[in-house]
Amino acid sequence: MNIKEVKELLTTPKNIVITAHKNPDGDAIGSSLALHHYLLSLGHQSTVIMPNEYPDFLKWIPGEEHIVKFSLDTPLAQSKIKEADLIFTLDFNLLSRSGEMENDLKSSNAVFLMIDHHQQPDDYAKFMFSDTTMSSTCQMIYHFIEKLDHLDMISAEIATCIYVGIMTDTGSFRFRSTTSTTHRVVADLIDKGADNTKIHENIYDTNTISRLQLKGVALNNLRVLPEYQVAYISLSQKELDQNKFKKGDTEGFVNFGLSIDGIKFAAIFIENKKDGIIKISLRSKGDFSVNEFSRDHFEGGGHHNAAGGKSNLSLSDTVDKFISILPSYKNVLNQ
Ligand SMILES: [Mn+2]
Repeated sequence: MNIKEVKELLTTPKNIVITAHKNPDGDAIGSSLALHHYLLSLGHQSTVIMPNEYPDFLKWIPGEEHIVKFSLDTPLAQSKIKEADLIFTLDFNLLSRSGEMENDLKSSNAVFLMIDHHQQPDDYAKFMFSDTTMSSTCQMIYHFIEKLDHLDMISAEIATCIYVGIMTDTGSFRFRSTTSTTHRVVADLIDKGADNTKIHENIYDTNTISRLQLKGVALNNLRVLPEYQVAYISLSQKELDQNKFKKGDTEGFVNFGLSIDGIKFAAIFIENKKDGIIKISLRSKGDFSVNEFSRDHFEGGGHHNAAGGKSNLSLSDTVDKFISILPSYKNVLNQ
């Protein structure tokens, strides 16, 4: 990214749209709102548009109430995209990851700026800040503001938004992507007014009894394949319905498998009858790349140790397919 040109671009007031990937997570919402507050304080017009709905535990982040959801407010979102001079796409790098917004984004004449930490970025953006070693897009927003010499403009609101995404994308500062720089950034965010204890509570202490019971079902369905150091969970639509499933309820469940001693690769398969697919989340430890595994077998991708995917087969056929692929990875997994 040519930061001088970006700086130049931001010297006059612009109409800006900020957007992130479908099924936005803490990093997507946190980075979008952090950038939003920053751009507003520079005197720009800014609208955050998310492709669709997101979990309730994100519905307190400063500015969240102003987010336009494309799937719920399509005409408004479309006109904002049409009027935009600049469009920031955060926490994704393929326009198809924006779901139903894809065509509107593609037909826009705005200048695109990408800030993202996923692998293999597409080249739709004039300005690209892509770094796969980064813990989160939120950390990149901090560095983006830093490059623009505006760290002093990080308010408590902005610090809070950035903290959320770093915390959620690093599994609370434990994944390999968490560096000493990440901790220095987080320390500075606390100094700037991010209330770390409160943020943890707001995101993680939001269980309902039905979510805890769904967790029980997931743990009961957990299977281990010791010969491959693999663990997986499956959840059927029926099991979700019986436990009043709401978006976000299965967040983090994939990590149960990975927490078992000796397990290197964990998966969760979640049936979604409405979309007619099985949603898949994959996690690994060490050298095994779930990004490649998902790209090769389950129409997805993501990061080296965390990726998503999907399957059009039935739930049991998807699990069977998964198990049938494992022998060809036996050597890699047992290294
Ligand atoms: Mn992210």
